[in-house]
Amino acid sequence: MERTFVMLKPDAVQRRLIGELIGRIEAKNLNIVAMKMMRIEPQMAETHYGEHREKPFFKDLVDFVTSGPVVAMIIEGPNAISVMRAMMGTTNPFNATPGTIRGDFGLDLTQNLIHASDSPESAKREIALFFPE
Ligand code: 3AN
Repeated sequence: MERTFVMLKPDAVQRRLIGELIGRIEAKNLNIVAMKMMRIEPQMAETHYGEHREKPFFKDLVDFVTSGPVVAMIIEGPNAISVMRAMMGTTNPFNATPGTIRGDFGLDLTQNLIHASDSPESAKREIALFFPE
């Protein structure tokens, strides 16, 4: 069993895709072990996306994820990290395979619906950030 951090971004909430996206996670038979709807403070967004601090899109990314409520989740299952990454699709929605979340619903590089941890280290760090004990 493995745990990963998943976040439905403000565009997913605004587009009323919460049910569709959670439905896909449940249909895959992954467990939702924690879930909350919340606003992210800019400081938390900067910590979460710290690896991108020097990138030209950093400010737009922080502005976007703090622009409205998100749905934060801990998802559990066998190989949950790679399974969620596969279901999410590539970062650039123009390349994302149909059948993936970004492939089916995304058309923008920043507003790309969903975040899922990319490694066990990221999952541990992000779960601790969003779901502190
Ligand atoms: P992913 O979300 O697929 O793991 P990362 O971690 O490389 O992608 O990037 C984090 C977020 O930064 C992406 N979800 C996307 O919103 C944004 N992003 C990444 N690359 C770009 C880019 N070239 N231009 C604008 N936004 C980007």
